[in-house]
Amino acid sequence: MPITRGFTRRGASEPDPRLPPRQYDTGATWPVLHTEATPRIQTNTWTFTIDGLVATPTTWNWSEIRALPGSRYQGAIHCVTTWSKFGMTFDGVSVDTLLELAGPLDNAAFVLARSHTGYTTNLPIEDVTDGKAWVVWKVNGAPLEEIHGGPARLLVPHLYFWKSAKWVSGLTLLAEDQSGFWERNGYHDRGDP
Ligand SMILES: Nc1nc2c(c(=O)[nH]1)N[C@H]1C(S)=C(S)[C@@H](COP(=O)(O)O)O[C@H]1N2
Ligand SMILES: [Mo]
Repeated sequence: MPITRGFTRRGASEPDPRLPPRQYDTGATWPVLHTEATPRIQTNTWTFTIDGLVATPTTWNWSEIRALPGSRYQGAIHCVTTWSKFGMTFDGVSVDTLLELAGPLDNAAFVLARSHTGYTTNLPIEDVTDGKAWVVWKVNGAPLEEIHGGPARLLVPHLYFWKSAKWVSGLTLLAEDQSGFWERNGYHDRGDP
């Protein structure tokens, strides 16, 4: 019996094989989730900074970061509230490119991602290197909307989406793990769907 897409939600008899356990496909909808009020961040004052355990603490403004070699992610995103969304195309810069310029020190083992709003989330450095994380400003060819973290957000698609800080303002490299907002509020520290 054919199953009409859109009626296959949670508990569907034929789960999409791409779905991690307990996730459902949100289809065309892209849910909006954040704890703070949506900030209005102008690109002419926007900055992104890498500091902490790096040889060269570096800040990029909007035109500087967009002048770096670009990088694209195509695939799915997964939220811990059980939705997954497939077929996403994000454009921005690889975190590898940014770290290459800042020069992580040998004892840098963790990253605390920060947002212009004060939101934070922590990650082991291996989860943002080797092509696994981006700072992105375009989605499916259009500028990233404010409600989804525009002008730019972190994207760490192999982990749950709470690691993908919206309105990202920078990364601080640390020797010891330091819990971020949701991690202090009871979420799993790593967030692997
Ligand atoms: N600044 C900020 N970034 C955030 C959050 C937040 O509350 N504040 N929530 C996270 C969570 S839990 C999710 S699921 C995604 C949601 O992104 P979306 O609203 O674009 O779907 O953003 C993540 N990044
Ligand atoms: Mo989430």
